[in-house]
Amino acid sequence: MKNLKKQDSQVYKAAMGELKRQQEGMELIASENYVSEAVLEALGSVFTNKYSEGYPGHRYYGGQKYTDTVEQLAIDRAKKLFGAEHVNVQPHSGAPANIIVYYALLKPGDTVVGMDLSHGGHLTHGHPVTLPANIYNFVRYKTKADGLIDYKELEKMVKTYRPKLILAGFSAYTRQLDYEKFQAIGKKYKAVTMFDIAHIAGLIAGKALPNPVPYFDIVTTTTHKTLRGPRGGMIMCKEKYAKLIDKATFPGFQGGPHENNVAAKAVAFGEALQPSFKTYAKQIIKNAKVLEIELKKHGFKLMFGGTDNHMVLVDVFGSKGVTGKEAEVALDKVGITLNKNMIPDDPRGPMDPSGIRVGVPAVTTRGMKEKEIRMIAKWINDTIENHKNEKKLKEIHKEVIALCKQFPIYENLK
Ligand code: DSN
Repeated sequence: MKNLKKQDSQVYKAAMGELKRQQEGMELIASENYVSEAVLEALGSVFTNKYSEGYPGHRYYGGQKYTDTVEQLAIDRAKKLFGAEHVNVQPHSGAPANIIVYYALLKPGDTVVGMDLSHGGHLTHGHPVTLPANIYNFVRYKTKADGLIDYKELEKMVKTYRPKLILAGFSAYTRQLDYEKFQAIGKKYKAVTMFDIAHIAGLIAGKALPNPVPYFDIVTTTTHKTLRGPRGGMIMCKEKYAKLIDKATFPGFQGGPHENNVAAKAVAFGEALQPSFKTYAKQIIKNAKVLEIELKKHGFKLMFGGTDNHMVLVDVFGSKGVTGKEAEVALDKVGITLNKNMIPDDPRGPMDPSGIRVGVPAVTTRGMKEKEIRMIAKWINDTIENHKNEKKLKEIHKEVIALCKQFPIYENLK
């Protein structure tokens, strides 16, 4: 970043600070990852200068030879990765992608059935504080005591409320969904089915989890979580919804696409098509399983009974009498970054809930395997049990930095 360094020392210094934080910190936020330097280069390319409203071959402005090339590459690679009939790579991120689908399919007041936020769902799946919840009528389903979705209850809800749209997907749910059950309920009650796969897109692309794309009418995702691409969104759908989705994206909801982002998506999808990405996705699942086993050994109660994907949701308050916020703050002090999280029907509030969410995609990108995950689980336990002991926290921090240095990232950035 030699030009930035020369021209704007304040931004340069902040960027270098963030780089050091990422290099020396243990990133366990389940939705974060480290993109390749090729993805970073595409993001910082001259495509950022270009307006390109419309779609490849049908744009509203001239000069689209190369934007068309990268957008078509991103579409074709995504189709190959997920076996999708139609792909729109323009949504700026996951929340816009979901709102675009609602706008494409629903009229104000229409009913949607989605997963409850405290049971692992996402804000845009109908939480009352969001814009969609003020336009559409969301009804929310929950999980059972065994941690699985209550499909009988879901069907009862669909029978009662007759939603236009049934939503699957989550940001803190850790178990595998029954795709066929969603499909069958949708078919029986003539509702469109949508799966927001943002968290597990990379696990699906890497064939570590089954592909839901054949089962759902619409599949939305972000591209920056397990998929390890740039910060962005994407919508996949059956051909019969293609025109509605494209029109709702542009001109319906967004203006010009961010083609530097689209170019970076193409690069990331190219990476996900490589055999090494399958190894990566499988290792994520192995690492999360070890994390589950080790945390249970340390006396933590895991929600939903454990994990089938890349993360675990831990009831730290119920297990150790330490709140989610206290745990997050103490772990931050030792260089372990994760987030406090609600647990199902949490009696505590969202700013200081009972749980923490722990994910392994980023540390797996660094090359960490089972052995390192065992160390991480121990540090999580020791930090939480000693959250008021500053001396102990300093000792753990030193050990965390030492391990991170053994698994370097972005060594050539400066
Ligand atoms: N903020 C993302 C997450 O952390 O899961 C979801 O949008």
